[in-house]
Amino acid sequence: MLSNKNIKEFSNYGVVFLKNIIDKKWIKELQKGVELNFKNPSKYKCVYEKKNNKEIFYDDYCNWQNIREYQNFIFNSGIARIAKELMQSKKVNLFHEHVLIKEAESQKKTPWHQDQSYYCVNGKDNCSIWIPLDPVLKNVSPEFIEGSHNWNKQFLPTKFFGNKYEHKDEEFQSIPNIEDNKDKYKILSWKFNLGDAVAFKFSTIHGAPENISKNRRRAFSVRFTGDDATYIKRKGEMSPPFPELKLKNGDILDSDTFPLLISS
Ligand SMILES: O=C(O)CCC(=O)C(=O)O
Repeated sequence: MLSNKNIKEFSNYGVVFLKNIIDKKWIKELQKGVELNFKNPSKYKCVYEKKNNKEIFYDDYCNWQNIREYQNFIFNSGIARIAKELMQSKKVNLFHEHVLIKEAESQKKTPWHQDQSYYCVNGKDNCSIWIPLDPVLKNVSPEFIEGSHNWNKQFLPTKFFGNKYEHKDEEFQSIPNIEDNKDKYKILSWKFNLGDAVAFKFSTIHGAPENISKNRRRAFSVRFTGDDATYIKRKGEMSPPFPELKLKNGDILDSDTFPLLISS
């Protein structure tokens, strides 16, 4: 499904654009799922911005067990195989799905951040696949710092609405001010048609501009882990929190929460 160039880019840059990788039938399935999701959101739904009392930037996550369309996509579309090839892993576990919606003219940026310090996962074999459910122009699509997964730095998590997490991990440092120094970094972004996606590592630094367009920007991010992934309980707040988990530090993730999608 993927070219060697795709796989190399993912490994070298920590991010790769995947043109026309998702069949339109699956995009429709996810659009249907997102509609159902926000008719009946989970306790994790967050609203970051409102205009005239209408929510215009919001998200929700960890709903695949309740939304048949998400489950169908994750288990039956071949997306886990794409993750396997990118990670060059024998095994693939689902980590979770995350839906972010920026309605037209949402003014808030998604701040620059690194996902891994929010997550209860150690290791380098991992991958998020961001799949837009609307066409997205380059000037409103997510931005990634090329090669930032190889900086070997762990940055304090950033809350999307500005406040810092109460994080006590000594090994985490503050993320640099990327927004005001964009010329110092090699920043990658793309225009997306329906069916395009971008895959990136949990440690790749990314953010997204405000949605200055006249169109919605719905995105389904699905996240996977591979061979070397183990559980770690962060010292501070984690997102998602996965309160039901009974894993201990160093355990492999295989569990009802993180089902094994491919085992060899
Ligand atoms: O959609 C966005 O604005 C950001 C997406 C993101 O941060 C992610 O999927 O990890």
